[in-house]
Amino acid sequence: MASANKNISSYDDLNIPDGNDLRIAIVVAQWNQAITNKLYIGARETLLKHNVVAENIVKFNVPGSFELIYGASKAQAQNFDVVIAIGCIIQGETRHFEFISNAVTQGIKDLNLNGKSPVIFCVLTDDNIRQSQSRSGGKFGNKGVEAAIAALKMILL
Ligand code: RBF
Repeated sequence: MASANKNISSYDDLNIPDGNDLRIAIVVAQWNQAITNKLYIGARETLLKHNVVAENIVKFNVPGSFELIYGASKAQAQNFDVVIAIGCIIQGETRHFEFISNAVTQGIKDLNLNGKSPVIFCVLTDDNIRQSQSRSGGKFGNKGVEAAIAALKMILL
């Protein structure tokens, strides 16, 4: 699972479905906002590059990653073709990290099983802010870009 060997932020444009006519929701957690905003910009710019119309990209802010589940389920109910959930959970001194990470992962998995549209998981779960910086426009690319590509590919299904 090491992202060190899996930087798909530079990808082959030719195999990406066209985004014209799609409506895409991006749900963004405001905790660690400096990171989540970079992930959001990476995702949005990638969708625009693949012809998603700007008005058809709708941003929903939620307070923290835990609220991504509710935010994404609200977006699913509004008939978006695909939903991207963006968050950044960083290890602290207590066990919140494990509980929040597990809850968000399971919650988004459940939305994928039961909801109308796919929910793309763009939640960093890092040991420290440096790891998050490396994955939001640093040496391991921008996971927001990769989430946008995953979103476009899911439309094919
Ligand atoms: N939300 C995040 O998105 N990333 C975090 O790293 C994060 N750390 C938290 C640590 C603690 C101790 C608490 C109480 C909350 C944290 N949250 C974090 C916020 C959480 O996702 C949620 O917004 C709040 O718990 C309110 O439901």
